[in-house]
Amino acid sequence: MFKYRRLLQGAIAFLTAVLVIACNSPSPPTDAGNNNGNLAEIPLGVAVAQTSNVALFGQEQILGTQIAETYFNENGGINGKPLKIILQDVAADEQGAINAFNTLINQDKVVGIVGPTLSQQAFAADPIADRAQVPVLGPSNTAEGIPQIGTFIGRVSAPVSVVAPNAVAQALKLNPELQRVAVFFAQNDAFSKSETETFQAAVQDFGLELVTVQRFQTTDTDFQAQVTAALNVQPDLVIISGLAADAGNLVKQLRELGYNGIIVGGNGLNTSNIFPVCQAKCDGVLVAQAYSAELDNEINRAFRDAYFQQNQKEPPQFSAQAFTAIQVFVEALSSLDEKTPLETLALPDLRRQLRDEIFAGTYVTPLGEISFTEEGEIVQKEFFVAQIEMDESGQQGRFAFIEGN
Ligand code: 1QQ
Repeated sequence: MFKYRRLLQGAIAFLTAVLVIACNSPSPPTDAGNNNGNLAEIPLGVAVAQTSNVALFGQEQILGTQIAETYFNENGGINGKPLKIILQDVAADEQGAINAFNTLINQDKVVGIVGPTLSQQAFAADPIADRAQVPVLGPSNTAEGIPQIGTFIGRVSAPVSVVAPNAVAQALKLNPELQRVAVFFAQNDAFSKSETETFQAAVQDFGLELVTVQRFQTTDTDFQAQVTAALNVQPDLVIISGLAADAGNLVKQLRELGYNGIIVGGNGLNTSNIFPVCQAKCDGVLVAQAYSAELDNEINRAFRDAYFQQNQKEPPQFSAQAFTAIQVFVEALSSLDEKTPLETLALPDLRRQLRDEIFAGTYVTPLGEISFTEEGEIVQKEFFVAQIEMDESGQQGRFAFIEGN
């Protein structure tokens, strides 16, 4: 009995000593969500399409992202702490976006997410971030209803309802005689469905006649049936809501089958990556813009110069919006850090407080001065319209901004 008591006492003394040592030694940095003790870099997720047809947009978003990471880190990062962009590919569909969001949230432990590329993906992936209380800024989601997905969801991409009608107004300026409108839209895509509603309402508002509505799929390559049906009712304006490859092919086939009136393209035609698809036949298409490289402020000059140096052309809207989303995160993180040093915040608290900081702020960006409504909708002042100009070979083209629209 005595022997056992001695043994027990020895064991207790040993365990106490181990505990004392363990408690006094510095604990290793943990990223378990309760301590950001070694926040050497601030991880921000960017979930856009790097593969599939959706990468026709995603490529431009990546360029804007890379310029932003370099620019903000050269300018001191987040009060001296470097920003680290973590990219995850959302690819073409909802599942791709869900996977990218889950990885960024749970594995990469990002403070927030810029993404995804498509509204169709946002409706599937944003609820995951919202439930995890991770702030999201959509860089290109323009369908109605995105900010309303949840309190953690906002966007820097102005909605179709405020952007798209500008292009119809411009078409009417170019030809005040316009009367008969044919509308085409991709019925398997949330953005295209939302944008066509806006376009159809604008047609009514401008007193035009909607002579036909034609549906297609974003995976379609042959539009002969729809184009033939539309041409039978003799439209003098065609309006297209689709994504880059399908909408580009539709433009091409409209021209090949003899349509020579004005074409208005929606946001899915807002990339020079459609030029190889419709080539010379892209010429003349009108597309409303939420960005103009001409915008004269310091940050846009810096962004534009950096983009120009890399690509020998003016930056496109999708690059400018991706840059802007990252700028908003950087500025909101910096102002939060001034109130409460980020390294003292547990990750869930940091994400929650960052959300509040983002939506309370006003930002001077390449898109001009922007802020957010309580729901996380962007408040932006200026929009533009550009017309595609292709050279004769059909190999080179550009979006030429129309003055005074
Ligand atoms: C959306 C869009 C697309 C054209 C983005 C690339 O506006 O899906 O909301």
